[in-house]
Order: sequence, then structure tokens, then C-alpha cells
Amino acid sequence: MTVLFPALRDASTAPALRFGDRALSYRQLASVAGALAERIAGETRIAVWATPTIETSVAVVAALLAGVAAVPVNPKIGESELAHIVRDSAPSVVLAEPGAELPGPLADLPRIDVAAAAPPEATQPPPPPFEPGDGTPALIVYTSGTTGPPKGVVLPRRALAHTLDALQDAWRWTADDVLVHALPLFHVHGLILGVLGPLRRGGSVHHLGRFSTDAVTRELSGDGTMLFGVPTMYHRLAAAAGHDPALAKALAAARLLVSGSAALPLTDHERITAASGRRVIERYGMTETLMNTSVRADGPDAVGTVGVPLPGVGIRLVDEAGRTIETSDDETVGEIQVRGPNLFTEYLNRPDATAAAFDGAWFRTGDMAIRDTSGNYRIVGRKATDLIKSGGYKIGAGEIENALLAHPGVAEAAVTGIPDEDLGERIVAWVVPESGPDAGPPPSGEELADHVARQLAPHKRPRTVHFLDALPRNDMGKVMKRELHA
Ligand code: MCA
Ligand code: AMP
Repeated sequence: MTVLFPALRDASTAPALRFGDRALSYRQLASVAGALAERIAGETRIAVWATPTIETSVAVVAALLAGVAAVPVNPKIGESELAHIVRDSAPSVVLAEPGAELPGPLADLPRIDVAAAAPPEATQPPPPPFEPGDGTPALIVYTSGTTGPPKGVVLPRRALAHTLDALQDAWRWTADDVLVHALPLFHVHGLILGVLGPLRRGGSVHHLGRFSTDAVTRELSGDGTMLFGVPTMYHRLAAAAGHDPALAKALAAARLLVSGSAALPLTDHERITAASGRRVIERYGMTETLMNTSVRADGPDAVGTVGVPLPGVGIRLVDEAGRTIETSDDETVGEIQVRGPNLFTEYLNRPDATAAAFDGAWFRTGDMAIRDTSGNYRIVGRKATDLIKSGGYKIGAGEIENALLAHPGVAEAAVTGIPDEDLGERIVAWVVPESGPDAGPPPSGEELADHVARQLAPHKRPRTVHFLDALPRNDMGKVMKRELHA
């Protein structure tokens, strides 16, 4: 049995969480999360309305203390995606910040308002509960595939503990670190690395609520030591740092700048280094695997790579014939496959998808990479062209196509990702409007983007919509997406 948060048992008055002007020490967090854990003990699964707030952090910590699996839900989630997640994960209770208005399927569940007001430091926290075994589900995080609705990735406590301890080693992460970030709290990056990471170390996190280059400047000029962000955030920092000496100075003062969730372009690496003298470290992970590789804080420069395997993580490159690539030569491309204690247990209610994702103990990531002569991995692409990474979010073309087809004005739809300086990739929709005798006026691009934002989530909305008379199809009737861009 692993104690996930030793510092909560010590319950010192050291700072743990800070969101804006609201903060909790370890002792205060042990009190509020401990009390909430007592209330939810015995539930099978809980949903957390995962706003970027201190309440979300308290709710997730309480669930982990109680040994109850938590499903973090995007607070901007659309109707059909929420209906799917609630049906699929069947939570018995929803935890939310007081006053938050919950949509349909969540509003119908029993609700507990999360109390996160700081109690007096003298308050004695309840005794720590008995923590369950390492294989017990800790979190269920929904992630997109190429087709169909998102799948619930069941993450055991073991995977959380392993990945956070491996990052401690790679990044020399200690209780003295103050992590700064503005990531959403319904994905691995912001929640597991960004909130549970500092708590496992006994350090603290300053969450900015919403990303801005000014907020990063402010926090890194204060006591912030580490910054986590997706490439879109570093792109914006890189653009600003060139003409903002205060930001450049703040970045220079940080102990560690870490980028992940998608590739950080070389130009952004270079601009940040030119302005601040600092290098950005990249790490590579996935919802299903948590973290696999990283450039080490104490290692050689490896810009443009995602570094070396983390301690305890097995990585192999496999060629198209299924053979393991043994060479490290800067040029042979293979699929990254991963095994180790960092892996998820299963896709919830999807034994078919779980089985298809593995080759024995090896998880097939779908990411294509080369290994250089120093052992660093360089990601060069991915197997599925129907997966789009936009703003660091993974989005399946199929789910957007289905949402578009559900609009009465759409007869046919195809979705692609095209390179975008800011977002990495931007979502483009190709639509054939309904034209039958009963068809109404064709929808506008804006209307279709709003429709997708309402059904799925705002970050899944197409940023560009093209209208066509027909989609290019091959003899089998399959849409030829390459031709769309031509
Ligand atoms: C715009 N908005 C709309 C619409 N248009 N809302 C409803 N309907 C519309 N039609 C709203 C949005 O909700 C948002 O509100 C605001 O307008 C701007 O939205 P958007 O343009 O999407 O924001 P952005 O500027 O593009 O955001 C960039 C971002 C964001 C801040 C970098 O993409 C982001 O937070 N990315 C993080 C992704 C992440 O954490 N990925 C980790 C998963 P408002 O402004 O109020 O929000 S990957 C992972 O976990 C793995 C393991 C890994 O390796 O890390
Ligand atoms: P998700 O499933 O949303 O957790 O996204 C995981 C995917 O993000 C991986 O399979 C990679 O394609 C991508 N990814 C994460 N980190 C990096 C990185 N540092 N460089 C390139 N791609 C990354």
C-alpha cells in the first residue's frame, strides 16, 4: 500500500495549494479534504465538476484519501459529451464548488458542495483514513480516440505514485518547489502533474486560474520555481518575452520550465532561450500511460527531443512488420510502445478497446519516433491522421464529424487538422450542406462551430469551416482527406 500524500499525514503549516488569493496549508488541506473523505467513503465513483479552483483540488484529494474513484468533468463540456460520460461512468455523487450551476445529467445526481474555506491552523485534522491497495482505481480521465465518443481511462493509484516519483527523479523536484501553471484540471497534465505532483512532494502549487503572460511574469517573479504549460502557452510566452523584459527576467529566474502535451516547435525553444537564457524541458506522456520520457533537469541539452525513458518505464520502438528496432541511429522510425507501473488498467466498459490497445504487456501509443545516438526519443508523427492536437488537447476527427452530422443543415462532414502557429493544429471542418427540398437555409460556419462547442466542448469546435458541393471519396466511398487540402 502506498501512502499517496505523506505530507498530508504530517499536516504541517507549510503551504500546499494557492488559487488566486485563496490558499490552504497541508494542515488545513488535511482538515477539509479529510472531512470530505469521511462523507464520501463507501461511494463507488464520484464526478468532480473540475473548474480551475481550490475546490476541485480538495475534492480530488478527498476522493483519493477515501479510495473512491473520481471522474473529473470539463466545466465547459457540451450536452452530448456530458450525457455520454455520466452514462458510461455512472457516478453516484457529484462534487462541485458551492454556487456552481450544473447541467442536466449532473444536476440530477446527489450533490455535495465542497467546503474549501481555510480552517484555523489550530484545527486538528481527522485521523488519516486507511488507503486502499495500489491497483485500486484513483481517477477515470476521458480521452478522445479517432472515432466514437471519448473513452474513460482507468488510472490506478500505482500509476499516479509511480509517475510522480519518476518525475521527482528526472526533474529534481522537491518540497521547496513552487509550481506555477494555468492548466485545466480535468486532464492528466493540469490535475495529476500540476496539482497532485506538488502535493506528493510536500511542495506547493500556485494556479493562475486563467493563462496570461502577465500572470506568469507575476508568479515567476515571486516565489514560483517551476512552470508547466502546453506548447500554445510557451508560444505565447516566446512571442511576449522578446519585448517584455519583466517576463524574460521572470523566466530566467525559474528553476525549471517544462512543456508537454504536444511538441514545442524549435523556433519557440529558441526564442525563449534567446530572451531568457533558459532552456525549456520537454516530457512525453499520454492519458493512458501518464509520463514515459523526459529531458532530465540534470542531463545534457536535448532540445527537439522528449528525452530519455523515466525510471521504471520500459520503452521500445516497433517497425511496421512488428519487429523491435534495436538501433539508436537518428533515422529509423518506429511506433513507441510502453510498459511499466505508469500504465492505466483499462478503458472503462470497453474490453474490446483495451485488448486492441495492447501487445501483451506493451501499450501501443500510436506515436512514431526515432531514438538518437544518445538515447533520446524524437517524436516525428503519429499513426492516426484522425487524431488532432489543438492547444494541447487531443481531439478525434470522428467525434466532431458525428456532432456535425447531427446538425439538421449538414448532409456530409469531414474534419482535419492543419498546422497552426498558436494551437499546433487547428480543427478544420469540410461540410456539404443539406440540399433536399425540405432543407432550410444552409448553416453558417459560426453556427456549426457553436453547435460543436455546445454538443462536445468549446476546444473541439472547428476554427474554420469550408462548404463544398461534395466530399472527395475513393471507390470504397471513403473520404480522401488529403485531397481536401489540395
Ligand atoms: C470561444 N469560446 C467559446 C466559443 N468560442 N465558447 C463556446 N462556444 C464557442 N463557439 C470560449 C472558450 O470557451 C474560451 O473561454 C474562450 O472562448 C477562448 O477559447 P479558445 O479559443 O478555445 O481558447 P484558447 O485561447 O485557444 O486556449 C488556449 C489554451 C487552451 C489556454 C492553451 O487550449 C488550454 O488550456 N490548453 C490546455 C490543454 C491541456 O491541458 N491538455 C492536457 C491534455 P475561456 O477563455 O473562458 O476559457 S494532454 C495530457 O494530459 C497528456 C497526458 C500530456 O502529455 O500532458
Ligand atoms: P492525451 O491522450 O491527450 O493524453 O495526449 C497524449 C499525446 O500527446 C501523445 O500520444 C503524444 O502524441 C502527445 N504528446 C504529449 N507530450 C508530447 C511532447 N512533449 N511532444 C510531442 N507530443 C506529445
